[in-house]
Amino acid sequence: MTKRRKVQIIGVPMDLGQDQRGVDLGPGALRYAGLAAKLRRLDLQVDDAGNLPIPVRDALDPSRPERFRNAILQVCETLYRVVARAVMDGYIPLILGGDHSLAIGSVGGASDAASTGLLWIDAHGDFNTPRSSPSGNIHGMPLATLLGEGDPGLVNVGRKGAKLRGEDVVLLGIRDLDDEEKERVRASGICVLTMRDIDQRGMGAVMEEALERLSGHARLHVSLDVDAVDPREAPGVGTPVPGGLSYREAQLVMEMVADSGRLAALDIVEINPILDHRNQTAQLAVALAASLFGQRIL
Ligand code: 5AB
Ligand code: MN
Ligand code: MN
Ligand code: MN
Repeated sequence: MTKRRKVQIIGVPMDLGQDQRGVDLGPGALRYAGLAAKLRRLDLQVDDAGNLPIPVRDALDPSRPERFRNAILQVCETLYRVVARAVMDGYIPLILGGDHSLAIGSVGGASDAASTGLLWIDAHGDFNTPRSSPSGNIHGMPLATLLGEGDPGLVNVGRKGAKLRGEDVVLLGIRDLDDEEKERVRASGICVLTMRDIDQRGMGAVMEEALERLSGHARLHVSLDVDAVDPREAPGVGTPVPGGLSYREAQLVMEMVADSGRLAALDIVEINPILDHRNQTAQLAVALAASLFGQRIL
């Protein structure tokens, strides 16, 4: 008999990586949508570790331009250790954002003890550096940071240097890259499966390729930026882009990762309840998480 799987929920109500107010309310919205209860019905042990303490942006000294970056760095250092510890204790960490800058800590921490493949599901590439970024927002930089590029302080969170190589990463659902970001993604060697690939080949075939590309990894980290899903299904996000994943395409991604039996960690990020309709986006994310943790139609 296989051991009952354990999930540790870790809330990270951080909104410092971007400009829209409200993404710090994401962990609450996901809890109110019934996340833990839904997972417990799948015969998982679910332990909620609460939220990490996050500096309130209004309380940071506005005369210091580095204030958000410094706070993100501190939070990611803590998150790295919390996630690495959860993995050591036999948990699958489930990190609730907050904006996507938290992945600098979560993906790093989940790969602390054992190599991990990364499935980054997003409308965006998140492959900017402070130099290439058109916005200066750190939520557009976490993937580049994890590959060792950009701000050295953020690159060295948790342990020194790059946490992953290009070949350890698959980007899925992509449809909005900045001009310079495009060049950078191309040079990185990352496998990019765009919305066009999904339109042309179908999600089943595209996911087979994604899992094949990551087949060298016994452990997979899924970083789900909910803006990957079409804004009609997921309106509660700060940076919506038309032409995203349908409800069923998103579900199929989760079902196929579940079937692989290799899920090691999950981030659910970028939900902004202020922009949402009656918590629809959090409810969608909870349904996706359930599929990822093994809920089946039949
Ligand atoms: B998200 C943009 N590329 O760098 C930038 O939501 C958007 O975590 C980043 O994927 C979107 O500011 C970041 C224009
Ligand atoms: Mn995004
Ligand atoms: Mn993102
Ligand atoms: Mn966003």
